[in-house]
Amino acid sequence: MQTTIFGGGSDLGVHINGSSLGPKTILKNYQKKYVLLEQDKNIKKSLKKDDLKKNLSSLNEFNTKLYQEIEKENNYSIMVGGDHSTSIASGLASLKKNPHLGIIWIDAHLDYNTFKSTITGNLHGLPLASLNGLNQDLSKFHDGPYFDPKKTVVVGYRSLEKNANLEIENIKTMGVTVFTTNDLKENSITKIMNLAFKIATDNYQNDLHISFDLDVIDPIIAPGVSIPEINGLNEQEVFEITNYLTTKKDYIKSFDLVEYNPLNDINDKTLKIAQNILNKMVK
Ligand SMILES: [Mn+2]
Repeated sequence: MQTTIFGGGSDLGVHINGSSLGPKTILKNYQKKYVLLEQDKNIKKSLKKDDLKKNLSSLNEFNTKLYQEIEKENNYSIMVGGDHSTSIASGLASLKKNPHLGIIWIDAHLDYNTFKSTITGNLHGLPLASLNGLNQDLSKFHDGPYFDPKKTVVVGYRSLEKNANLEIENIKTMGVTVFTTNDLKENSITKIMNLAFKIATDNYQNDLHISFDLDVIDPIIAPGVSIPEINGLNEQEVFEITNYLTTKKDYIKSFDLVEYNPLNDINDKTLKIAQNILNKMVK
């Protein structure tokens, strides 16, 4: 099967600059053709503390274009972000083409805030909730179904953010399954990934979308992200997860690789990991 790669060069969902440069850095030596979208360089990002919908209209404008590009493509697609808010576009575009998809969100964070629960207004904390149909101000470009929360799984959560209570409440109310980094470390990776795939594919009755946030990896190995979380996955565990994914490629309709921030990277450590994951996930 052919792969089409899209670069979602936006960091409009986060107050820290740099992840907008992620796709062009990761894809710089990529041999085949890809479609790169980049945010307008003239945009002045809102950094106001009390602005709880930071850069909403410029993000929507960006995601609308990204969604349209991905939606018209019939191949298996990989979207290289960008902060994680770009996955609202990639996930929904894939779902529009394949209405029964489940989703696995590999991430140190839940990304399950709503406009009500967010205290920062950084919209990269809202995408998974948005993919389940909450926060529809972030998905006006989409007129199809949303991901079924019963087929939505988070893998690798470990953040201890102060406001996480509300986010956890949101995710419980919706019925999303969460496996923590500890679950991965205390069981085998294969066991947890088997469970995640079973739930997201409804016992292998449907395909799925995978969204991989590089901050699930320990920041000692992968410092090049915007919101690092200590005690993450080690090299062996990342290897096992990505290898697992390659054995299940037949079920994976689309894949995101997000949150690479070259401005925070050290000696291209994170870049090498990101490029390695990308090469593994190409079909
Ligand atoms: Mn994320």
